[in-house]
Amino acid sequence: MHNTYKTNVEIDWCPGCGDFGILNALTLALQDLRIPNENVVLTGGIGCSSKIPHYVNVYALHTLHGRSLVQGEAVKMANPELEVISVSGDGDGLGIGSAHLVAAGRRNLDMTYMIFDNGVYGLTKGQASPTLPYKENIKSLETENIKFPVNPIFLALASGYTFVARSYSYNIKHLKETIERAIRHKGMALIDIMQPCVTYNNINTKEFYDKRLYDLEASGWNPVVNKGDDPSVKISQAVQRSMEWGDKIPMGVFIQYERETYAERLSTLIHGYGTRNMVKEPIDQNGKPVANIQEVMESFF
Ligand SMILES: Cc1ncc(C[n+]2csc(CCOP(=O)(O)OP(=O)(O)O)c2C)c(N)n1
Ligand SMILES: [Mg+2]
Repeated sequence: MHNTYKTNVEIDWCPGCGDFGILNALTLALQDLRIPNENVVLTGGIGCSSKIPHYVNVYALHTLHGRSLVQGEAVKMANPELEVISVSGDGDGLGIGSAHLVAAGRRNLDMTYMIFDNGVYGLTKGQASPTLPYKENIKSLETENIKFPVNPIFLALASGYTFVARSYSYNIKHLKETIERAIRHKGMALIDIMQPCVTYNNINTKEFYDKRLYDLEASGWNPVVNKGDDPSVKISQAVQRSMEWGDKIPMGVFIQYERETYAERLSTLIHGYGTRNMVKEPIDQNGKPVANIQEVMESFF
């Protein structure tokens, strides 16, 4: 079937970059879920990875470094009927954008956040990103990495994300299914995607991950917390699983549970939020509101 979710924009990623697999998995997931192109909004920050909004045939925002997620949140709050997906590189999301990553978990909007995790700032020529392991001496660095890494799965669990997963850019089937599950999940989903950078990171390569990644759920892990159950025990077990990083690295969904979304909580404060969509208020040919805005605002507050 023709993939209607790809654009004709020339792609300028390096040959062999893991980002290609993510582009394929994402567009295939949208196609599988049959979400109309015009109902999807994709936001990116700045980085090689953050260029993906140009390559997907949906509404898109290429924003500022570290601001992908917060722009996506704004879109979702303004028009809750849209399917919003934000993407970041590991530098974009876990470096400059890390405060937004934490805040978004606490809000629990119903949207998806994908982190393209290659251990480097690819676009700016391979500096160590927040996920590059301690002491790794990749070819773009003059010395070994002297900083300790942050664990995106652990951070997402601590921040309140209600769906937290790891997947892999060269396992399109797993990644596509994980994206579909994240989109279907009602709440804030984070997928940390292992994405080898073929130009600057000569340690965390395809060979590196092919050898180490194993399917967490196929090995017996059940990430789902039953509706109404306290998620804290499962969260602490998931934290433990998230610490596995060595000869074996788990991928799959670490946790999935339900909690009130931001929209649900907001609707208890703002009368009509979630039932009346401001974006749908009629405008005339000149873009001026036809409705009495005063009245509309009063109906909200
Ligand atoms: C405010 C600001 N600071 C720094 C930069 C420079 N900069 C551009 S992209 C980038 C990092 C990109 O790394 P990552 O988000 O991991 O994406 P990748 O290129 O690896 O996909 C940096 C530091 C910028 N554009 N804006
Ligand atoms: Mg990166």
